[in-house]
Amino acid sequence: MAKRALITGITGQDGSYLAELLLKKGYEVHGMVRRSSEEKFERIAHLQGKVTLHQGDLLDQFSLAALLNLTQPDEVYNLAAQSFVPTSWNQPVLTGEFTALGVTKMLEAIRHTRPQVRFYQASSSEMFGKVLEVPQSEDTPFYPRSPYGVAKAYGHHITVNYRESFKLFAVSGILFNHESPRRGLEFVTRKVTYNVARIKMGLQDKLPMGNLDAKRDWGFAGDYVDAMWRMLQQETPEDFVVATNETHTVRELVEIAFARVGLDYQKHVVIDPAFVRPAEVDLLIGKYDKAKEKLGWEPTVRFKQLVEMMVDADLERVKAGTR
Ligand code: NAP
Ligand code: F7E
Repeated sequence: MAKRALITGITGQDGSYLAELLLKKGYEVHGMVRRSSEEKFERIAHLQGKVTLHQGDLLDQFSLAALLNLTQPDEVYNLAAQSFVPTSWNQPVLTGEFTALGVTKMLEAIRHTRPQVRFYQASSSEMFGKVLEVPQSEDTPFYPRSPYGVAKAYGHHITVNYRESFKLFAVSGILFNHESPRRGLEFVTRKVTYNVARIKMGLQDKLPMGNLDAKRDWGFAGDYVDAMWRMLQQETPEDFVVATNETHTVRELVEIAFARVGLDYQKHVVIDPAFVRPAEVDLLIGKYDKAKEKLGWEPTVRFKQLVEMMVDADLERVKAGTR
């Protein structure tokens, strides 16, 4: 019989890639979606008829338990969250409700209705924040720098705690930044590649940006969802860092993206303090040795290739008049 998976956050970047991967592996895929006055499921439009969508919300614990009862999943991937760091300073309480307490609500629903489930929690390199070690591994202590990072640290610890307290198969993937042509437009990679395409097409001239010196370990989302799946196929539940072990500045990102279309970033990028954060994460670089050894996982797409893939995809979209 086909394995069944339930994905929260299926309409997001990672949810769409994970749904594709699980369908390829022969899973029956169920996704939880929030009710909205207008259904915008662009990232999973091509999967219509292949995945089953159910209304539910991380804020509503009974909706989670009902969904577990209805779908009887073997695996639950909790990808839903308020995931944009700047928003977490404007809406810190909501971020805590979704990104932190939402995890406990799901774990409680699992504990009481389907304790045999294998549970994946989407933890984040933002938990390392003002880093206490370089590079960061599973053993590096956390020092979050935003309400988002703090909320993710709670979600991480409660997952570990439920594993240890109730013997649930619950794991946390500590994923570093991962991007793709399906990345939301406000995140820095996609903001840059989309605007580069618009500038190239003569639709605008300037690109306002924040801190160009921040360094990130950027990988490809398609690679990272494979690591999520591998974590749930292990004999024992454990947490893993997923990264590329390379770090680059936002300036390098901008330089490569503009160069891809034959432009000089210095003529177009302007610094706008509105995009500078109250507290910054200056340097992230992940050590994925454990994932390589135990999961047999390695990244297949490197930084320059990733940026160029995104610029090319955005050029096509802008030419076609879509986003
Ligand atoms: P994303 O594109 O922002 O998607 C977030 C998803 O969560 C969307 O499907 C959204 O639904 C859903 N959601 C938000 N609040 C919800 C709620 N209260 N109830 C139900 N669903 C809700 O994020 P992503 O990049 O795919 O990331 C997936 C997960 O990994 C997130 O938890 C993120 O924090 C974490 N993460 C991401 C990265 C990264 O670099 N991408 C790195 C580490 C960890 P709507 O479509 O209705 O808004
Ligand atoms: O910023 C700098 C900004 O918003 C990256 C989320 O998926 O990854 C993501 O969080 C860097 C920061 O991602 C602009 O200051 C400069 O240093 O793309 P971002 P993030 O904050 O690293 C982690 C792992 C997650 O878990 C999160 O969910 O870029 N930056 N200028 C800018 N950033 C943005 N967004 N816009 C700018 O104009």
